[in-house]
Amino acid sequence: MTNIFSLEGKNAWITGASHGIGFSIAEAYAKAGASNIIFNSSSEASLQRGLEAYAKAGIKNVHGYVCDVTDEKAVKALVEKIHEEVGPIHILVNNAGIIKRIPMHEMSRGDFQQVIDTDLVAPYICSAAVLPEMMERREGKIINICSMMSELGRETVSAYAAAKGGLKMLTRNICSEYGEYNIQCNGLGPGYIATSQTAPLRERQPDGSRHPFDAFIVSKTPAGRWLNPDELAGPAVFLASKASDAVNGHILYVDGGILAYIGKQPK
Ligand code: NAP
Ligand code: GCO
Repeated sequence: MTNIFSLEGKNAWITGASHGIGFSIAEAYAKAGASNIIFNSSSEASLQRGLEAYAKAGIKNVHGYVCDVTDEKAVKALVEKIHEEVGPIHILVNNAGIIKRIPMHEMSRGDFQQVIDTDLVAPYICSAAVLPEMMERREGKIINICSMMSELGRETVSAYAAAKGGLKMLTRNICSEYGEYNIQCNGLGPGYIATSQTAPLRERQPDGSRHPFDAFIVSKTPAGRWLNPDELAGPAVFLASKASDAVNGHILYVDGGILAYIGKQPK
């Protein structure tokens, strides 16, 4: 039986994958046999750190570029460069993202817009840039990194929740509009993952106690712990492989059960 989870012969572009969740997904794709790993960073410094991290992890055939995913002209130029230097893009993971934790009534329009541009408009820009080749090839995988905030709200994350909620529906619409070209577009919805993005929520307090949010999330996760980026590997490979060719428009939550759980009763 052929390995339906293999990514052999596939080139995967993971946006914003110099570290964090994107790096873990890229590492998983390399281990699943991807021919080329392509990633972009927002700065030369981050790109270099990313290339060093891939080299240290023993991942070869890595191609890194500096590109602001919110810059449509730059993204289109990058896709052309990838075609010239690497080849076709079989898999796109829209991973790049930011969050600004500010009470909505205090949030500037500029801050709100920056989150929307990065977390919602950029996945549209990057997907639109790769869809033509996927349509011509009649094959492609687009995976959007959604969030618990694709389903739930909380204080101070209005822009992020609006963006990730929109990303859920963008995922479903790409599925609807391009499924006939054998293109599958699905979402991956991580729960609370220990990365630099959530580091502020896990910082020790001045008195050495745990951050209140840290204890809160542990109480809301059945496993009673934060998840690790490498726990996204299997679901991410599944959504990028032939194993998921009949899965489309689905948001696969990798949250340890948060969305199913009312939370542990305080002692
Ligand atoms: P992270 O460590 O902050 O990484 C975010 C990545 O996005 C960085 O590599 C950054 O690139 C890149 N990026 C941001 N703006 C960019 C831009 N304009 N152009 C190009 N790259 C840009 O965060 P993470 O936790 O790995 O999050 C990755 C994705 O998962 C995000 O979409 C996030 O919303 C989502 N997510 C995270 C969690 C969690 O608990 N951590 C849970 C659910 C969903 P540079 O390093 O080059 O700046
Ligand atoms: C927050 C966190 C979350 C996570 C993730 C949850 O402030 O609540 O940053 O938004 O990043 O999106 O799935």
